[in-house]
Amino acid sequence: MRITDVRTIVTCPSRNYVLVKIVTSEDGLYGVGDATLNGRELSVATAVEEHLKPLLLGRDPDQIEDVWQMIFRGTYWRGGPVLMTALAGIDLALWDIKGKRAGLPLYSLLGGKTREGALCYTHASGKDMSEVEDNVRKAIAKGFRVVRAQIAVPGCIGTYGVGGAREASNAKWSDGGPLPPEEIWEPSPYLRIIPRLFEHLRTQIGDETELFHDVHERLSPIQAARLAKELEPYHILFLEDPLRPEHKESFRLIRQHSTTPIGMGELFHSKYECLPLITEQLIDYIRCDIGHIGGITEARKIAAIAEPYQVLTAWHGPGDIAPMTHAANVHLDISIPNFGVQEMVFFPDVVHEVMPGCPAYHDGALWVTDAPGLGTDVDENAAAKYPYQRGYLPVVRRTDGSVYDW
Ligand code: KDG
Ligand code: MG
Repeated sequence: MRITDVRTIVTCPSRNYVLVKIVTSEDGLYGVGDATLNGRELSVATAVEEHLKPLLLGRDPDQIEDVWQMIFRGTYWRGGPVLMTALAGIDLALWDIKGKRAGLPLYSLLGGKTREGALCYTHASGKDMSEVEDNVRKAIAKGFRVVRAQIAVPGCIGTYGVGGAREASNAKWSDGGPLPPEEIWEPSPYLRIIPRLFEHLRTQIGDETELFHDVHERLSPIQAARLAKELEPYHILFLEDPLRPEHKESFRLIRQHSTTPIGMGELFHSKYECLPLITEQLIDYIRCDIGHIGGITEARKIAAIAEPYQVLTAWHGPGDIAPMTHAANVHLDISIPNFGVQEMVFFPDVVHEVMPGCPAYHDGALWVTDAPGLGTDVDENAAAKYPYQRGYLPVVRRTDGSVYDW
């Protein structure tokens, strides 16, 4: 069996996705992976099409580890978001092929089920406390047992997880396409409102629902330690991504001040970045994006490294990665011993039309079927109806105009 074609499919059913379809010499046997990197989609598509495809043609698709090593180590200039997302797309497609060839779902190849369904969380946000509370209640009514809560920061323009920047920045355009919307953000009002939000939610909703919050890498070490400490009484499941990914040593400071559990990882690109946080037990949840760390091959190693350190997984699962990565998340979740929780989104119908087979939600959990491989696919004719549209994530500035981290 040989790889006979590698097709890069860029499509925009409501937002951009980059898919990698690997075709083999066996009749009708192919795999499809996701190589979407929000806001930099065409860099990844070019990496796959121009640089990696020639290395793959003629190779044995069964040798996933060897292909992975060859792409990661063989380039010399290794790693980073673009190349690791490209590698993830290829890796997922190869695991999909292996599963289809064996006639087995991916979770079976990974060791078989350790649980039925993957406990998952949804997002509840709002412009004020009562709107967030309403949205948490709606999530609970849908069966969610874990909910992420975000609130607009008073005096700021646009808030991560709540929105408002696009409308406020008046959608600037250049060369026929949009430019990044701009948010205005300040740490002081943010640090004041978040503990108040969780006090409100615990008072109104009670203790049973697991609640947590995404900082989105915006705080300094001492600010993060303060927030973690002030959130202690509300027993959140974890505080997500409190610090920038470059500052791993600063997680020690949070630990010294607080027992609030910590989750980190969506901006990591390899197991090496996870190592100090796991081996020093500075975090409780490792939450890499399988689509940005080189795929299933790297994610299962990270999960295995985390297991003896009692760190659980919470793989990133936003709307800007395709259903193939969501499926990979769930296959791993239900086959590893140290699964924690899974982020999920409800995709619009048009995404299901282009990419059928996304894990299904019911009863607070995500479920994959016994279809061979990942269980997902791409309808190339449907994908062609939705051409690429340039899009950017927002840029954040402080009130003095200086650039900050989004
Ligand atoms: O493209 C950026 C998003 O994937 C990210 O902002 C989502 O932080 C995120 C999350 O936790 O879902
Ligand atoms: Mg996040």
